[in-house]
Amino acid sequence: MSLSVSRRLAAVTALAVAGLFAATAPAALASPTSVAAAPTPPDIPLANVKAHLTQLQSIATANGGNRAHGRAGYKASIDYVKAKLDAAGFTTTLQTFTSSGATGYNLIADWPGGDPNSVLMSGAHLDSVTSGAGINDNGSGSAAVLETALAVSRAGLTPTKHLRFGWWGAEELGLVGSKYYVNNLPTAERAKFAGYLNFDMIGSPNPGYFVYDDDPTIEQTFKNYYAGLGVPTEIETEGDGRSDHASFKNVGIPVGGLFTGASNTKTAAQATKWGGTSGQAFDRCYHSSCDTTANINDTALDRNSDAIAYAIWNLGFATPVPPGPSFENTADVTIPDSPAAAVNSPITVSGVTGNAPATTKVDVNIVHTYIGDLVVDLVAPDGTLYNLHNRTGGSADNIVKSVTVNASSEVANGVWKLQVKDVAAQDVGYINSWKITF
Ligand code: DTR
Ligand code: CA
Ligand code: ZN
Ligand code: ZN
Repeated sequence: MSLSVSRRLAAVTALAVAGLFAATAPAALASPTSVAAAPTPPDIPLANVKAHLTQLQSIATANGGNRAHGRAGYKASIDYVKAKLDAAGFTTTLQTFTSSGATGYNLIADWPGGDPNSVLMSGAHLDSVTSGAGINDNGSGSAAVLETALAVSRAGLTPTKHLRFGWWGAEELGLVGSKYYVNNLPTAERAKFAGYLNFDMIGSPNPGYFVYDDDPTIEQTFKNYYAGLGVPTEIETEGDGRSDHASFKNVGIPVGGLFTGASNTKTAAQATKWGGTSGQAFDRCYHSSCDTTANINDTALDRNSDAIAYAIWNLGFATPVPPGPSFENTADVTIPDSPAAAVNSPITVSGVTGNAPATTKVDVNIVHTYIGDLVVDLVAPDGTLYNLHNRTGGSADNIVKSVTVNASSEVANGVWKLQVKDVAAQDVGYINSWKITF
């Protein structure tokens, strides 16, 4: 039984005014501008990354040609990565699970030190499909994350945040390993995550340079890196939710990552800005036996390996900007099926000085069986709409996400609303709760 909204808001406002309010959502990532004394990120030696790929190729060759879940090649891959990390001073944990009747393995590696209540995790799935060695998919991400972790050790890094690294099993079976890891994280542990960075296919032979458009701070960090190289990037669109970051995003953890493309075809415009071959897939060997060490673009792998180091060094030292006051409405509001008027859930904000910030954060929790039907807007007290969701996601269930909007032109105090309209017939749901943080 939750407090009534008015009593809850009064309590929150009092605490917020007294500066005693503690955010309960996952710790936010500070914007890169608030980086405190971050050392210069190192170059990640491409030769070292490729040496790991050679090892993974040898493992596949010696074990039936693949490194798939449940096969000897996968366990040999995880043993290889674990041995490197144990030797470099990481605290490693091998987490087992069962999928399709076979034992699966996640490898978690913690770098000692940093704020245990602000965890920055980087990860990659280590399994291949059964048809091949999986060197681009996803030896590339696994090897780059491994080499960056080893660079952390070589540097004796002492970041503000606690650095954690993960290699996932059974991603190709449906994000099984990362889902198992997240589902077995106590809620209190999930709240400690400042962010999860995912790297799945980052060396495609006909590469694109795609950045996940999820957490704005993580996205901007990667964009800053590529801007520094003068390399244009695009938003990753080849499949939202199709890799392990989705497991973390689904529980409200800020996520981001990089991708060089899979079976989609490079356009002429993309070939003009990135080079490579238009009209050809980014990776013609996606999920095929030809996904070997010959199926890697060195420039893309090098750039993305260095991008991982850039992100960890910058985000790892960013001192989290403490979130401002937060206001929440947990009352359920039914969303009638189309055609029907929009519904809304109001929050009366008071006691906040001045305007809302450019990084006003809205946490949305909507239960629905077809989120592609929904248009979701934040409505400011003066009636201005800020779109939070516009019919993406197709038949997926539920919208549980954080969106940051620039509401700096809006006075903070007043009645804010979460407005939801179902614009396609069939499927219904309700607003479960929403929160606005200034
Ligand atoms: N599902 C991944 C490949 C993949 C497809 N779309 C994306 C987008 C972002 C990361 C990865 C992918 C796999 O086959 O492992
Ligand atoms: Ca490099
Ligand atoms: Zn795959
Ligand atoms: Zn993959």
